[in-house]
Amino acid sequence: MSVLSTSTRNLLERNAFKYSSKNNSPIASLVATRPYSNAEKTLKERFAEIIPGKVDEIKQLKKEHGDTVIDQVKLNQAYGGMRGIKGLVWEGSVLDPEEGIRFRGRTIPDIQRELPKAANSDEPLPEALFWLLLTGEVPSEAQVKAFSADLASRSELPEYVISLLDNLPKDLHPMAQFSIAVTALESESKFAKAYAQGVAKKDYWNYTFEDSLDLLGKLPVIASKIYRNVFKDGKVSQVDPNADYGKNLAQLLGYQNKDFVELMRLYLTIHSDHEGGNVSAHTTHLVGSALSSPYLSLAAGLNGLAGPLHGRANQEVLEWLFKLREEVNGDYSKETIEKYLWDTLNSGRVVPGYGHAVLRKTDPRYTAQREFALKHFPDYELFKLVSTIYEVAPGVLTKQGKTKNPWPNVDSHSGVLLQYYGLTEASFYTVLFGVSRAFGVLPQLIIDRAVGASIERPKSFSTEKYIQLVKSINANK
Ligand code: CMX
Repeated sequence: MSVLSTSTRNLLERNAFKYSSKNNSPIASLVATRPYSNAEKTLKERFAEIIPGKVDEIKQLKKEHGDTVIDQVKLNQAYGGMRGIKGLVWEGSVLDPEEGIRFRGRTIPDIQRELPKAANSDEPLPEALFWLLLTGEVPSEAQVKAFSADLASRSELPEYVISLLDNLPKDLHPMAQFSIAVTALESESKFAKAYAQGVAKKDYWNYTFEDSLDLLGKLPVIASKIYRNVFKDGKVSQVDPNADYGKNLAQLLGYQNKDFVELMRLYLTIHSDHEGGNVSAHTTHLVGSALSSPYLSLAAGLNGLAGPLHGRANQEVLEWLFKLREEVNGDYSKETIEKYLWDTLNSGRVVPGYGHAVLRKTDPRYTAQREFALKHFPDYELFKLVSTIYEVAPGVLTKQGKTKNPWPNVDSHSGVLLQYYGLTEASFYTVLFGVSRAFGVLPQLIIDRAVGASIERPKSFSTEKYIQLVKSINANK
Protein backbone atom coordinates (compact mmCIF):
# COMPACT_ATOMS: atom_id res chain seq x y z
CA MET A 1 0.00 0.00 0.00
CA SER A 2 1.41 3.41 -0.90
CA VAL A 3 2.13 5.84 1.90
CA LEU A 4 2.59 8.74 -0.51
CA SER A 5 0.22 11.53 -1.38
CA THR A 6 -0.82 11.52 -5.03
CA SER A 7 1.23 14.63 -5.80
CA THR A 8 4.36 13.15 -4.21
CA ARG A 9 3.80 9.86 -5.96
CA ASN A 10 3.50 11.76 -9.25
CA LEU A 11 6.69 13.63 -8.51
CA LEU A 12 8.50 10.43 -7.62
CA GLU A 13 7.25 8.54 -10.62
CA ARG A 14 8.29 11.13 -13.17
CA ASN A 15 11.17 9.62 -15.15
CA ALA A 16 10.86 6.50 -13.04
CA PHE A 17 13.05 3.64 -14.07
CA LYS A 18 13.65 0.29 -12.49
CA TYR A 19 17.06 0.37 -10.83
CA SER A 20 19.49 -2.41 -11.37
CA SER A 21 23.16 -2.30 -10.48
CA LYS A 22 23.90 -3.82 -13.89
CA ASN A 23 22.00 -1.11 -15.71
CA ASN A 24 24.11 1.74 -16.96
CA SER A 25 21.28 4.16 -17.61
CA PRO A 26 21.80 7.46 -15.85
CA ILE A 27 18.18 7.66 -14.84
CA ALA A 28 17.94 5.85 -11.54
CA SER A 29 14.57 5.09 -10.07
CA LEU A 30 12.75 7.82 -8.21
CA VAL A 31 10.74 5.09 -6.53
CA ALA A 32 12.64 3.22 -3.87
CA THR A 33 13.20 -0.37 -4.90
CA ARG A 34 15.56 -0.92 -1.98
CA PRO A 35 15.04 -2.73 1.30
CA TYR A 36 12.30 -0.59 2.87
CA SER A 37 9.05 -2.01 4.13
CA ASN A 38 5.86 -0.38 2.88
CA ALA A 39 4.93 0.69 6.37
CA GLU A 40 7.35 3.61 6.63
CA LYS A 41 8.51 6.30 4.30
CA THR A 42 11.96 6.07 2.81
CA LEU A 43 14.44 8.89 3.22
CA LYS A 44 13.91 9.89 -0.39
CA GLU A 45 10.13 9.94 -0.09
CA ARG A 46 10.34 12.04 3.06
CA PHE A 47 12.84 14.45 1.50
CA ALA A 48 10.67 14.81 -1.61
CA GLU A 49 7.76 15.76 0.63
CA ILE A 50 9.72 18.29 2.65
CA ILE A 51 11.64 20.06 -0.08
CA PRO A 52 8.82 22.04 -1.78
CA GLY A 53 8.11 23.74 1.58
CA LYS A 54 11.80 24.57 1.99
CA VAL A 55 11.96 26.03 -1.52
CA ASP A 56 8.91 28.21 -0.73
CA GLU A 57 10.39 29.28 2.61
CA ILE A 58 13.61 30.45 0.93
CA LYS A 59 11.68 32.18 -1.88
CA GLN A 60 9.55 34.01 0.67
CA LEU A 61 12.56 34.96 2.83
CA LYS A 62 14.37 36.39 -0.18
CA LYS A 63 11.27 38.21 -1.39
CA GLU A 64 10.59 39.86 1.97
CA HIS A 65 14.12 40.40 3.27
CA GLY A 66 16.41 40.04 0.28
CA ASP A 67 17.81 43.56 0.71
CA THR A 68 18.37 43.36 4.47
CA VAL A 69 22.04 43.96 5.33
CA ILE A 70 23.19 40.94 7.35
CA ASP A 71 26.89 41.70 7.73
CA GLN A 72 29.64 44.22 7.20
CA VAL A 73 33.11 43.18 6.11
CA LYS A 74 36.36 44.62 7.44
CA LEU A 75 39.57 44.68 5.46
CA ASN A 76 41.16 42.45 8.12
CA GLN A 77 38.59 39.76 7.31
CA ALA A 78 39.50 39.80 3.62
CA TYR A 79 43.12 39.19 4.60
CA GLY A 80 42.22 36.94 7.56
CA GLY A 81 40.68 33.92 5.87
CA MET A 82 37.22 35.56 5.68
CA ARG A 83 36.81 34.64 9.35
CA GLY A 84 33.28 35.20 10.61
CA ILE A 85 31.81 36.69 7.42
CA LYS A 86 28.20 35.62 7.01
CA GLY A 87 27.72 34.54 3.42
CA LEU A 88 27.02 30.83 3.31
CA VAL A 89 23.84 28.79 3.79
CA TRP A 90 24.16 25.46 5.61
CA GLU A 91 21.01 23.72 6.82
CA GLY A 92 22.36 20.74 8.77
CA SER A 93 24.23 22.40 11.61
CA VAL A 94 25.17 25.70 13.22
CA LEU A 95 28.29 26.20 15.35
CA ASP A 96 28.08 28.40 18.43
CA PRO A 97 31.50 29.67 19.65
CA GLU A 98 30.70 28.95 23.31
CA GLU A 99 28.40 25.98 23.13
CA GLY A 100 29.71 24.08 20.09
CA ILE A 101 27.87 22.30 17.34
CA ARG A 102 24.12 21.81 17.06
CA PHE A 103 22.86 19.38 14.43
CA ARG A 104 19.44 20.65 13.33
CA GLY A 105 19.18 22.37 16.71
CA ARG A 106 20.44 19.38 18.72
CA THR A 107 23.63 19.29 20.78
CA ILE A 108 25.87 16.21 20.87
CA PRO A 109 24.32 14.99 24.17
CA ASP A 110 20.88 15.51 22.56
CA ILE A 111 21.71 13.32 19.57
CA GLN A 112 23.34 10.74 21.82
CA ARG A 113 20.01 10.56 23.62
CA GLU A 114 17.56 10.94 20.76
CA LEU A 115 18.93 9.15 17.70
CA PRO A 116 18.08 5.48 17.18
CA LYS A 117 20.73 2.98 18.23
CA ALA A 118 21.68 -0.53 17.20
CA ALA A 119 20.65 -3.41 19.48
CA ASN A 120 22.69 -3.44 22.73
CA SER A 121 24.43 -0.20 21.78
CA ASP A 122 24.75 3.10 23.65
CA GLU A 123 25.99 5.14 20.70
CA PRO A 124 23.96 6.95 18.04
CA LEU A 125 23.89 5.59 14.49
CA PRO A 126 25.56 7.86 11.92
CA GLU A 127 22.93 6.79 9.37
CA ALA A 128 20.32 8.33 11.66
CA LEU A 129 22.32 11.54 11.78
CA PHE A 130 22.43 11.66 7.96
CA TRP A 131 18.64 11.37 7.96
CA LEU A 132 18.37 14.14 10.54
CA LEU A 133 20.76 16.44 8.66
CA LEU A 134 18.89 15.97 5.39
CA THR A 135 15.33 16.24 6.66
CA GLY A 136 15.49 17.86 10.11
CA GLU A 137 13.65 14.81 11.46
CA VAL A 138 14.72 11.95 13.70
CA PRO A 139 13.98 8.69 11.86
CA SER A 140 12.30 5.70 13.45
CA GLU A 141 14.35 2.61 14.26
CA ALA A 142 12.76 0.76 11.33
CA GLN A 143 13.61 3.60 8.95
CA VAL A 144 17.26 3.63 10.04
CA LYS A 145 17.53 -0.13 9.77
CA ALA A 146 16.22 -0.01 6.22
CA PHE A 147 18.49 2.92 5.42
CA SER A 148 21.54 0.99 6.75
CA ALA A 149 20.60 -1.94 4.51
CA ASP A 150 20.13 0.45 1.59
CA LEU A 151 23.65 1.85 2.06
CA ALA A 152 25.13 -1.63 2.44
CA SER A 153 23.45 -2.67 -0.82
CA ARG A 154 25.35 0.10 -2.63
CA SER A 155 28.79 -0.86 -1.33
CA GLU A 156 30.25 -2.69 -4.32
CA LEU A 157 33.28 -1.05 -5.92
CA PRO A 158 33.95 -1.22 -9.66
CA GLU A 159 36.83 -3.62 -10.42
CA TYR A 160 39.01 -0.84 -11.83
CA VAL A 161 38.83 1.16 -8.59
CA ILE A 162 40.02 -1.87 -6.64
CA SER A 163 42.87 -2.43 -9.06
CA LEU A 164 43.67 1.31 -9.03
CA LEU A 165 44.00 1.17 -5.23
CA ASP A 166 46.04 -2.04 -5.43
CA ASN A 167 48.48 -0.34 -7.77
CA LEU A 168 49.05 2.86 -5.81
CA PRO A 169 52.41 3.06 -4.02
CA LYS A 170 52.08 2.00 -0.38
CA ASP A 171 53.86 5.14 0.75
CA LEU A 172 51.33 7.45 -0.91
CA HIS A 173 49.47 9.10 1.97
CA PRO A 174 46.15 7.33 2.70
CA MET A 175 44.25 10.61 2.23
CA ALA A 176 45.69 11.02 -1.28
CA GLN A 177 44.64 7.43 -2.02
CA PHE A 178 41.17 8.14 -0.62
CA SER A 179 40.72 11.21 -2.78
CA ILE A 180 41.97 9.39 -5.89
CA ALA A 181 39.51 6.51 -5.35
CA VAL A 182 36.55 8.84 -4.80
CA THR A 183 37.46 10.84 -7.90
CA ALA A 184 37.81 7.63 -9.92
CA LEU A 185 34.23 6.69 -9.00
CA GLU A 186 33.06 9.57 -11.18
CA SER A 187 32.26 6.98 -13.86
CA GLU A 188 29.42 5.84 -11.56
CA SER A 189 27.82 9.27 -11.37
CA LYS A 190 24.13 9.18 -12.22
CA PHE A 191 24.03 12.95 -11.87
CA ALA A 192 26.77 13.49 -14.46
CA LYS A 193 25.05 11.13 -16.90
CA ALA A 194 21.62 12.63 -16.36
CA TYR A 195 23.05 16.13 -16.79
CA ALA A 196 24.68 15.10 -20.05
CA GLN A 197 21.26 13.86 -21.20
CA GLY A 198 19.72 17.23 -20.41
CA VAL A 199 17.80 16.47 -17.21
CA ALA A 200 15.71 19.39 -15.92
CA LYS A 201 17.07 21.52 -13.06
CA LYS A 202 14.18 20.62 -10.76
CA ASP A 203 15.24 16.96 -10.96
CA TYR A 204 18.94 17.51 -10.18
CA TRP A 205 18.50 16.59 -6.54
CA ASN A 206 17.23 13.12 -7.39
CA TYR A 207 20.47 12.09 -9.09
CA THR A 208 22.56 13.89 -6.48
CA PHE A 209 20.68 11.91 -3.84
CA GLU A 210 21.38 8.62 -5.61
CA ASP A 211 25.07 9.46 -6.12
CA SER A 212 25.40 10.54 -2.49
CA LEU A 213 23.96 7.30 -1.16
CA ASP A 214 25.97 5.21 -3.61
CA LEU A 215 29.10 7.04 -2.49
CA LEU A 216 28.29 6.75 1.20
CA GLY A 217 27.73 3.02 0.73
CA LYS A 218 31.14 2.60 -0.92
CA LEU A 219 33.26 4.71 1.48
CA PRO A 220 33.78 2.01 4.15
CA VAL A 221 35.03 -0.38 1.47
CA ILE A 222 37.40 2.21 -0.03
CA ALA A 223 38.72 3.24 3.40
CA SER A 224 39.21 -0.38 4.46
CA LYS A 225 40.86 -1.33 1.20
CA ILE A 226 43.37 1.49 1.70
CA TYR A 227 43.96 0.47 5.32
CA ARG A 228 44.37 -3.22 4.54
CA ASN A 229 46.58 -2.52 1.49
CA VAL A 230 48.92 -0.12 3.24
CA PHE A 231 49.15 -1.69 6.68
CA LYS A 232 47.84 -5.30 6.51
CA ASP A 233 47.41 -8.11 4.00
CA GLY A 234 45.31 -6.23 1.42
CA LYS A 235 42.27 -8.45 2.01
CA VAL A 236 38.91 -6.88 2.86
CA SER A 237 35.98 -8.95 4.12
CA GLN A 238 32.44 -8.79 2.73
CA VAL A 239 29.96 -6.09 3.71
CA ASP A 240 27.30 -7.56 6.02
CA PRO A 241 23.90 -6.49 4.62
CA ASN A 242 22.35 -6.81 8.09
CA ALA A 243 24.94 -4.75 9.95
CA ASP A 244 24.80 -1.02 10.59
CA TYR A 245 27.34 1.31 8.98
CA GLY A 246 29.70 1.61 11.96
CA LYS A 247 29.76 -2.13 12.51
CA ASN A 248 30.47 -2.77 8.86
CA LEU A 249 33.29 -0.21 8.83
CA ALA A 250 34.89 -1.78 11.93
CA GLN A 251 34.64 -5.28 10.48
CA LEU A 252 35.95 -4.30 7.06
CA LEU A 253 38.93 -2.66 8.71
CA GLY A 254 39.47 -5.97 10.51
CA TYR A 255 38.31 -5.06 14.03
CA GLN A 256 35.71 -7.26 15.75
CA ASN A 257 35.85 -5.78 19.25
CA LYS A 258 32.35 -4.72 20.31
CA ASP A 259 33.60 -1.53 21.95
CA PHE A 260 35.54 -0.58 18.81
CA VAL A 261 32.26 -0.90 16.89
CA GLU A 262 30.73 1.46 19.45
CA LEU A 263 33.62 3.85 18.93
CA MET A 264 33.08 3.82 15.15
CA ARG A 265 29.40 4.73 15.62
CA LEU A 266 30.30 7.63 17.90
CA TYR A 267 33.27 8.71 15.78
CA LEU A 268 31.29 8.76 12.52
CA THR A 269 28.47 10.68 14.15
CA ILE A 270 30.45 13.45 15.82
CA HIS A 271 32.97 14.12 13.02
CA SER A 272 30.25 14.49 10.38
CA ASP A 273 29.17 18.10 10.28
CA HIS A 274 30.52 21.38 11.66
CA GLU A 275 28.50 23.96 9.70
CA GLY A 276 29.49 25.18 6.26
CA GLY A 277 32.56 27.39 6.52
CA ASN A 278 35.24 24.86 7.47
CA VAL A 279 37.59 23.90 4.64
CA SER A 280 36.18 20.44 3.83
CA ALA A 281 32.52 21.47 3.99
CA HIS A 282 33.02 24.72 2.15
CA THR A 283 35.12 23.07 -0.57
CA THR A 284 32.58 20.32 -1.16
CA HIS A 285 29.83 22.92 -1.40
CA LEU A 286 31.89 25.24 -3.61
CA VAL A 287 32.86 22.55 -6.10
CA GLY A 288 29.31 21.19 -6.03
CA SER A 289 27.99 24.65 -6.86
CA ALA A 290 29.56 24.30 -10.32
CA LEU A 291 27.39 21.16 -10.70
CA SER A 292 30.38 18.86 -10.40
CA SER A 293 29.10 15.46 -9.28
CA PRO A 294 29.03 14.40 -5.61
CA TYR A 295 32.11 12.24 -6.33
CA LEU A 296 34.19 15.18 -7.58
CA SER A 297 32.78 17.49 -4.91
CA LEU A 298 33.50 15.17 -2.00
CA ALA A 299 36.99 14.38 -3.36
CA ALA A 300 37.71 18.13 -3.35
CA GLY A 301 36.51 18.35 0.26
CA LEU A 302 38.71 15.39 1.22
CA ASN A 303 41.73 17.13 -0.26
CA GLY A 304 41.01 20.06 2.06
CA LEU A 305 40.46 17.78 5.03
CA ALA A 306 43.93 16.32 4.37
CA GLY A 307 45.60 19.59 5.44
CA PRO A 308 47.45 19.65 8.81
CA LEU A 309 45.49 22.66 10.08
CA HIS A 310 42.22 20.80 9.42
CA GLY A 311 41.52 17.03 9.52
CA ARG A 312 45.09 15.86 9.38
CA ALA A 313 45.57 17.44 12.81
CA ASN A 314 44.40 14.07 14.22
CA GLN A 315 47.54 12.46 12.77
CA GLU A 316 49.72 15.38 13.87
CA VAL A 317 48.44 15.03 17.44
CA LEU A 318 49.56 11.42 17.63
CA GLU A 319 52.96 12.13 16.16
CA TRP A 320 53.39 15.03 18.57
CA LEU A 321 52.31 12.83 21.52
CA PHE A 322 54.75 10.09 20.56
CA LYS A 323 57.63 12.55 20.34
CA LEU A 324 56.63 13.92 23.72
CA ARG A 325 56.55 10.41 25.17
CA GLU A 326 59.97 9.68 23.75
CA GLU A 327 61.47 12.92 25.00
CA VAL A 328 60.10 12.97 28.55
CA ASN A 329 61.02 9.34 29.18
CA GLY A 330 58.02 8.43 31.35
CA ASP A 331 57.91 11.73 33.24
CA TYR A 332 54.34 12.95 32.69
CA SER A 333 54.47 15.66 35.35
CA LYS A 334 52.73 18.91 34.55
CA GLU A 335 56.08 20.77 34.65
CA THR A 336 57.62 18.51 32.01
CA ILE A 337 54.57 18.73 29.77
CA GLU A 338 54.49 22.50 30.14
CA LYS A 339 58.12 22.68 29.03
CA TYR A 340 57.38 20.48 26.01
CA LEU A 341 54.47 22.74 25.04
CA TRP A 342 56.69 25.82 25.28
CA ASP A 343 59.37 24.09 23.19
CA THR A 344 56.76 23.43 20.49
CA LEU A 345 55.58 27.04 20.49
CA ASN A 346 59.08 28.50 20.66
CA SER A 347 60.14 26.47 17.66
CA GLY A 348 57.40 28.24 15.68
CA ARG A 349 55.01 25.28 15.44
CA VAL A 350 51.38 25.03 16.47
CA VAL A 351 50.19 22.73 19.23
CA PRO A 352 48.11 20.27 17.20
CA GLY A 353 44.60 19.58 18.45
CA TYR A 354 44.28 22.96 20.16
CA GLY A 355 42.63 26.13 18.91
CA HIS A 356 39.72 26.69 16.56
CA ALA A 357 38.59 29.28 14.05
CA VAL A 358 35.10 29.55 15.59
CA LEU A 359 35.00 27.74 18.96
CA ARG A 360 36.02 29.57 22.11
CA LYS A 361 35.52 26.71 24.58
CA THR A 362 36.44 23.03 24.81
CA ASP A 363 35.00 21.34 21.73
CA PRO A 364 32.00 19.19 22.78
CA ARG A 365 33.28 16.60 20.30
CA TYR A 366 36.41 16.43 22.49
CA THR A 367 34.22 16.04 25.57
CA ALA A 368 32.17 13.23 23.99
CA GLN A 369 35.37 11.33 23.19
CA ARG A 370 36.77 11.98 26.66
CA GLU A 371 33.59 10.54 28.15
CA PHE A 372 33.93 7.48 25.94
CA ALA A 373 37.48 6.95 27.23
CA LEU A 374 36.41 7.48 30.84
CA LYS A 375 33.73 4.83 30.36
CA HIS A 376 35.84 2.24 28.53
CA PHE A 377 39.48 2.69 29.56
CA PRO A 378 40.02 5.34 32.25
CA ASP A 379 43.45 3.95 33.18
CA TYR A 380 44.97 3.81 29.69
CA GLU A 381 48.38 5.49 29.75
CA LEU A 382 47.89 7.60 26.60
CA PHE A 383 44.46 8.74 27.76
CA LYS A 384 45.96 9.89 31.04
CA LEU A 385 48.65 11.77 29.14
CA VAL A 386 46.05 13.49 26.96
CA SER A 387 44.11 14.40 30.11
CA THR A 388 47.20 15.95 31.72
CA ILE A 389 47.88 17.95 28.55
CA TYR A 390 44.25 19.19 28.77
CA GLU A 391 45.07 20.50 32.25
CA VAL A 392 48.24 22.28 31.13
CA ALA A 393 47.94 23.39 27.47
CA PRO A 394 45.14 25.98 27.79
CA GLY A 395 47.22 27.88 30.39
CA VAL A 396 50.33 27.82 28.19
CA LEU A 397 48.44 28.92 25.06
CA THR A 398 46.74 31.69 27.04
CA LYS A 399 50.11 32.88 28.36
CA GLN A 400 51.55 32.82 24.86
CA GLY A 401 48.73 35.19 24.01
CA LYS A 402 48.32 34.46 20.30
CA THR A 403 45.59 31.89 19.86
CA LYS A 404 42.04 33.14 20.29
CA ASN A 405 40.97 29.73 21.59
CA PRO A 406 43.33 27.86 23.94
CA TRP A 407 40.99 24.86 24.29
CA PRO A 408 41.21 21.42 22.65
CA ASN A 409 39.34 20.54 19.44
CA VAL A 410 38.02 17.23 18.12
CA ASP A 411 41.41 16.08 16.78
CA SER A 412 43.05 16.29 20.16
CA HIS A 413 41.35 13.12 21.37
CA SER A 414 40.34 10.89 18.49
CA GLY A 415 43.70 9.21 17.85
CA VAL A 416 44.10 8.04 21.43
CA LEU A 417 40.81 6.15 21.25
CA LEU A 418 41.90 4.40 18.06
CA GLN A 419 45.30 3.58 19.58
CA TYR A 420 43.64 1.83 22.50
CA TYR A 421 41.85 -0.62 20.20
CA GLY A 422 45.00 -1.34 18.20
CA LEU A 423 44.37 0.89 15.19
CA THR A 424 47.78 2.46 15.68
CA GLU A 425 48.57 3.68 12.16
CA ALA A 426 48.15 7.44 12.61
CA SER A 427 48.50 8.33 8.93
CA PHE A 428 45.17 6.54 8.39
CA TYR A 429 43.24 8.60 10.94
CA THR A 430 42.16 11.39 8.61
CA VAL A 431 40.57 8.83 6.29
CA LEU A 432 38.15 7.92 9.09
CA PHE A 433 37.43 11.62 9.57
CA GLY A 434 36.76 11.79 5.81
CA VAL A 435 34.27 8.92 5.87
CA SER A 436 32.43 10.73 8.63
CA ARG A 437 32.61 14.15 6.94
CA ALA A 438 30.70 12.68 4.00
CA PHE A 439 27.72 12.28 6.36
CA GLY A 440 27.72 16.05 6.87
CA VAL A 441 28.54 17.47 3.46
CA LEU A 442 26.48 15.19 1.21
CA PRO A 443 23.10 16.13 2.75
CA GLN A 444 23.89 19.79 2.03
CA LEU A 445 24.87 18.94 -1.54
CA ILE A 446 21.47 17.28 -2.04
CA ILE A 447 19.71 20.26 -0.47
CA ASP A 448 21.76 22.66 -2.64
CA ARG A 449 20.52 20.90 -5.77
CA ALA A 450 16.94 20.71 -4.50
CA VAL A 451 16.71 24.42 -3.75
CA GLY A 452 18.65 25.43 -6.88
CA ALA A 453 21.61 26.96 -5.01
CA SER A 454 23.69 29.41 -7.03
CA ILE A 455 27.18 28.84 -8.29
CA GLU A 456 29.58 30.40 -5.75
CA ARG A 457 31.44 33.44 -6.95
CA PRO A 458 32.51 35.97 -4.28
CA LYS A 459 34.46 39.11 -5.25
CA SER A 460 38.20 39.39 -4.94
CA PHE A 461 40.41 42.47 -5.23
CA SER A 462 44.14 42.91 -5.60
CA THR A 463 45.98 44.70 -2.75
CA GLU A 464 46.37 47.68 -5.08
CA LYS A 465 42.60 47.75 -5.58
CA TYR A 466 41.97 47.42 -1.84
CA ILE A 467 44.27 50.39 -1.20
CA GLN A 468 42.22 52.43 -3.67
CA LEU A 469 38.97 51.19 -2.12
CA VAL A 470 40.03 52.05 1.44
CA LYS A 471 41.26 55.50 0.33
CA SER A 472 38.03 56.34 -1.40
CA ILE A 473 35.92 55.09 1.52
CA ASN A 474 37.97 57.17 3.98
CA ALA A 475 37.88 60.25 1.70
CA ASN A 476 34.08 60.08 1.60
CA LYS A 477 33.66 59.85 5.39
N1 CMX B 1 49.20 26.45 18.70
C1 CMX B 1 49.97 27.53 18.47
N2 CMX B 1 49.51 28.66 17.91
C2 CMX B 1 48.22 28.71 17.59
C3 CMX B 1 47.34 27.64 17.82
C4 CMX B 1 47.89 26.47 18.39
N3 CMX B 1 47.15 25.38 18.61
N4 CMX B 1 46.11 27.97 17.39
C5 CMX B 1 46.21 29.22 16.89
N5 CMX B 1 47.48 29.65 17.01
C6 CMX B 1 48.05 30.91 16.51
C7 CMX B 1 47.77 31.00 15.01
O1 CMX B 1 48.74 30.26 14.26
C8 CMX B 1 47.83 32.48 14.79
O2 CMX B 1 49.20 32.86 14.76
P1 CMX B 1 49.71 33.97 13.72
O3 CMX B 1 49.06 35.24 14.17
O4 CMX B 1 51.19 33.97 13.91
O5 CMX B 1 49.27 33.55 12.35
C9 CMX B 1 47.24 33.04 16.07
O6 CMX B 1 47.34 32.00 17.06
C10 CMX B 1 45.77 33.42 15.93
O7 CMX B 1 45.08 32.31 15.42
P2 CMX B 1 43.53 32.06 15.78
O8 CMX B 1 42.76 33.23 15.25
O9 CMX B 1 43.38 31.72 17.21
O10 CMX B 1 43.23 30.73 14.98
P3 CMX B 1 42.88 30.56 13.42
O11 CMX B 1 41.40 30.75 13.26
O12 CMX B 1 43.75 31.40 12.57
O13 CMX B 1 43.27 29.05 13.18
C11 CMX B 1 43.37 26.75 13.69
C12 CMX B 1 42.49 27.99 13.68
C13 CMX B 1 42.52 25.54 14.06
C14 CMX B 1 43.91 26.53 12.26
C15 CMX B 1 44.52 26.94 14.70
O14 CMX B 1 43.99 27.05 16.00
C16 CMX B 1 45.56 25.83 14.67
O15 CMX B 1 46.49 25.90 13.84
N6 CMX B 1 45.42 24.77 15.55
C17 CMX B 1 46.31 23.64 15.52
C18 CMX B 1 45.93 22.70 14.38
C19 CMX B 1 44.61 22.00 14.67
O16 CMX B 1 44.40 21.44 15.73
N7 CMX B 1 43.72 21.98 13.66
C20 CMX B 1 42.45 21.22 13.75
C21 CMX B 1 41.20 22.10 13.89
C22 CMX B 1 39.95 21.26 13.88
C23 CMX B 1 39.72 20.67 12.52
O17 CMX B 1 39.47 21.43 11.56
O18 CMX B 1 39.82 19.43 12.35
